[in-house]
Amino acid sequence: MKTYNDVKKVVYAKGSKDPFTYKFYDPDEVILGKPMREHLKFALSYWHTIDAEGVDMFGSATMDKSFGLKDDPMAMFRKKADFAFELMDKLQIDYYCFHDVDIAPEGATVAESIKNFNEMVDYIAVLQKKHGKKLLWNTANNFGDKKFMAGAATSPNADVFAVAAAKVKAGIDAAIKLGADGYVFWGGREGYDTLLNTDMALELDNLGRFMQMSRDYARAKGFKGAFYLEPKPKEPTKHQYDFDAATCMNFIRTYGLEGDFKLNIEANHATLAGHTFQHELRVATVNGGFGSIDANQGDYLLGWDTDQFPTNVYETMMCMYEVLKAGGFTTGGLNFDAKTRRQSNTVEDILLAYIAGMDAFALGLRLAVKLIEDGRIDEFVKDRYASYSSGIGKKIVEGKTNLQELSDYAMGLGEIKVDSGRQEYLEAVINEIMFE
Ligand code: XLS
Ligand code: NI
Ligand code: NI
Repeated sequence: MKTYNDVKKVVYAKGSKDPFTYKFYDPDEVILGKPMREHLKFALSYWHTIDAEGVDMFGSATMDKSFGLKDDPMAMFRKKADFAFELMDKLQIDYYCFHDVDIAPEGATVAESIKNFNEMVDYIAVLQKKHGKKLLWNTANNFGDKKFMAGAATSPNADVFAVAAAKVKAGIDAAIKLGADGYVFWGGREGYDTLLNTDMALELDNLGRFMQMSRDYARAKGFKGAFYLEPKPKEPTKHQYDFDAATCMNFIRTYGLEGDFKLNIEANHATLAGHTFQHELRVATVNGGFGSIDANQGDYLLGWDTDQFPTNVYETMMCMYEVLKAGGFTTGGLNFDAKTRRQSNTVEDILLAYIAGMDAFALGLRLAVKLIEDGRIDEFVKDRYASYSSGIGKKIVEGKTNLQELSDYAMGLGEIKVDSGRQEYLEAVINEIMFE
């Protein structure tokens, strides 16, 4: 097999047996009037790809991403940044995402950490321009350090709230400087481990206040991008306040964040919440919250966020079906919030993992287009609700009837027959579309 250095650029080569080529992703191929790269808007996740070294609860690192520069943290993070942009070039990935602590070393104080961060943002701004890349979104890691053990905006300690605010302010300043399309709030430790020590009402209101202040600051400074909440039901806390898409939409409305805040839906978080990935996307869309996606997959037998690279084509197809139905990405994209397995510990594995994930989504896009062009599924759904396009159904939908009229109407009805849902037939149609 080729080595990392042998691979100059991963290109589309249908049917090739070279593992370092795309078999389905042809970045500039136009599909439904748009190049694939614009449909898919792939992003590299800094934390998994550039930083994570395979540590798990039972074992230490299996990969070394320090470039031999552990003794000089700033030099190490510059090297990491160089590597990140080189990798994006090789893979033809146009976007990236990061947390503050992913791109710069933490200092002894908050002020020192933010100074390091700002220095690295300037460094990355140069690289970004040189390589022609864009920041899909950034965020603050307000969960890793011990001061965040009881949450950030939902911490019982107001000083922690203030530190979290300082980090988000620095993040928003960076988003503006780097021209980010979005800014993410994933819950981190915003949740609880036991209600015995928790004032839920205060915590939720504080979380709402935190989002409002962040939005107000960002808009006042001219940030035009989208804000996203990223739902997750549990882990690290027993209960995360951003449980799922429906909970997040309710939060957005309760605290008056509509219009500014949308959702960043992660596949693995959906399944942890007991939903399908497609369900979460659908809930986001029907509530006006479709924004961006953290592309990964979980393991149905494991109860945690395994953050695997997505290879399940059924899932990527249904995801891209939802994305196309939602009108495609605007500010959002597909961020690979995914890491190579602990045993896939070579630099070549990073390339292979992205190739697998990008090809799975390219295939998903191609199949979703086929599904829409085939029309049988959409047609079936449309016909299933035909009773609402005329007569009493039309009156219901248009708000032109009332309980009295409906009751009078119902009294005149004989036996009612509800048509078959045809689930098995529809599932067979999907298989035909995937495999014919
Ligand atoms: C963790 C989250 C996290 C967010 C960014 O489960 O997915 O990685 O995407 O903070
Ligand atoms: Ni995520
Ligand atoms: Ni996650």
